[in-house]
Amino acid sequence: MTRLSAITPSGHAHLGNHLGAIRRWATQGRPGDLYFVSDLHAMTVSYNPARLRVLSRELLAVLVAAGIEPDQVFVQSDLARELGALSWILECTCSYGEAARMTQFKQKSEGQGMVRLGLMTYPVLMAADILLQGAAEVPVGDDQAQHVELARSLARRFNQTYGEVFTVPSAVMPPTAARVRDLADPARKMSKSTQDSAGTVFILDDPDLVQRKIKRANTDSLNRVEYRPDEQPGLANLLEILSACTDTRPKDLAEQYASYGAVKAATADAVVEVLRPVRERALELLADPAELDRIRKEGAHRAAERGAHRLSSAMRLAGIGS
Ligand code: AQP
Repeated sequence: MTRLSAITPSGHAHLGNHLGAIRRWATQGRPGDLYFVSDLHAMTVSYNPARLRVLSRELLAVLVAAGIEPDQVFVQSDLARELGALSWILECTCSYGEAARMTQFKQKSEGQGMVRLGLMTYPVLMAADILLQGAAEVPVGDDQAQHVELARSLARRFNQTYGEVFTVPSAVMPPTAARVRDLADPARKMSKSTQDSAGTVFILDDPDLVQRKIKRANTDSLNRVEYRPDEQPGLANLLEILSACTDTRPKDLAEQYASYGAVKAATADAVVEVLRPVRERALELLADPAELDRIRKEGAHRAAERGAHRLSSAMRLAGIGS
């Protein structure tokens, strides 16, 4: 049973991505699971093409460096032809109302000058990602569950209208993982697309920079080391990060440290150690473009092969292609 997960190159991968997703994919994933860099999804809002190319490569390197098997990883746009064809078939299976009522579309389009049509149709592209690979399970948070629901409806509708081709996928809740908050503003989650990088630890940050960012983390003036997320969100964030790095409960960690400085020092050291092997391997891969190209090409080839018969069946049943 294939599980499919993606990460969007909307910025540099950060500690939250690592503790909340990538590390789990690498250690708890199953051999048939697939992971992809969803660069096409990054185009739904204003973006810089040269930066997108660099970020996509960097993310691929990070996924492999974190320990995900290279044969389980691919870059979405390497399947642009297959996904383009399937997306069109699915757009012609989807109603305008279904696409327009997606909550994320309504939220993300609010206040934007030019709303890209792709912002509305990207859940259909996401359905194509899922259905092309025959994924049965898609681990997603609440914000994406509606999109998987759309993929289910489109798979069922296509199968009933034209003939049985697609596996009907299910959204599965990912196991609860650390929700890492911005170090400078713990009211926000740590985010790739943040404007101010002071509160975001990037996976490829130099260890000295990681130390500095964590030591400057916003806490409070109470000077009491306790785990109270509502009253002391900045400190709780540090304790949760340290907890995710050391596999010790935040409450127990709070009892071990007498000052905020000591919590920050321990957290900084733990984060540097957790990220070190990933950072080093990713930098090695990025310095070896031929090897990264080889991994990328093979990933694309395998992913295209996996979906080829589904796409050709869908095209045949839909009455298109030769
Ligand atoms: N702060 C976080 N703490 C824990 N997990 C996180 N994830 C993202 N931020 C945190 C998890 O990383 C995976 C890939 O996410 P995505 O590419 O879909 O990005 P996102 O969830 O929209 O958040 P980002 O990475 O910060 O990007 P932007 O800034 O573009 O929104 C997911 O499993 C996600 O839960």
